[in-house]
Amino acid sequence: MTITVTAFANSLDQGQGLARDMIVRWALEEVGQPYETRLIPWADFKKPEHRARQPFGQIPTYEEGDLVLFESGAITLHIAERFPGLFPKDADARARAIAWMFAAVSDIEAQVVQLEVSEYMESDKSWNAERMPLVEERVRGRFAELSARLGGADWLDGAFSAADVLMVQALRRVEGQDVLAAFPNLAAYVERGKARPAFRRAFATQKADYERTKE
Ligand code: GTB
Repeated sequence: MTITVTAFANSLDQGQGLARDMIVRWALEEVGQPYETRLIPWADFKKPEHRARQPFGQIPTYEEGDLVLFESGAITLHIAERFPGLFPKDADARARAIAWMFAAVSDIEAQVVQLEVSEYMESDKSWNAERMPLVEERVRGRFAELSARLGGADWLDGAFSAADVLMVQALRRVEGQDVLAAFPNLAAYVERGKARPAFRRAFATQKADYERTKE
């Protein structure tokens, strides 16, 4: 059955694999499922045809037969349940992996996104100079807690899982920035994720899609 993933045409991340289609591509590569991409130009994001797949007119979406899914976390959960390779077999370990998936999306990525909003969308606001340090402090606090829990482990909870796909991608959004570099075990964790052959394949295909459609 053909799997289709939607992604940006002319991706805003310029082939750096930071847009959330990278999460879905990486998850699919981990479970060895081939997929096609439908690359959507910016002008078509809010058109009814795409909103039928994604109510907020965003990427990524996932199609598999009659199933149409949106939300990168939910798509990753589906892939992990549908195909072997991203969830532990033990039921308790699997429940913990799901908890970490939610943590990646709601406790880590959401904080990182606030930082991006402050940096890129609110930098011209008179109150930004006061708000920015608060947002940075919240991200630093969360990273410190995550760093303490990860310690010297390779992955979040035993073997690599779907949760690591989401967590590494959330952290990659501040890759190269002091806020991540301040936690060497988190920076090393990101590098471990990026060294996985499945990550490399996903990165290469999203970059090729960008190169093919860049304007
Ligand atoms: N909660 C949804 C999910 O996880 O699937 C959020 C989806 C989402 O934010 N999609 C973004 C989008 O479609 C692209 S990934 N934006 C268009 C819109 O909202 O109209 C976010 C993103 C965009 C760009 C970069 N970048 O340039 O580095 C990184 C991440």
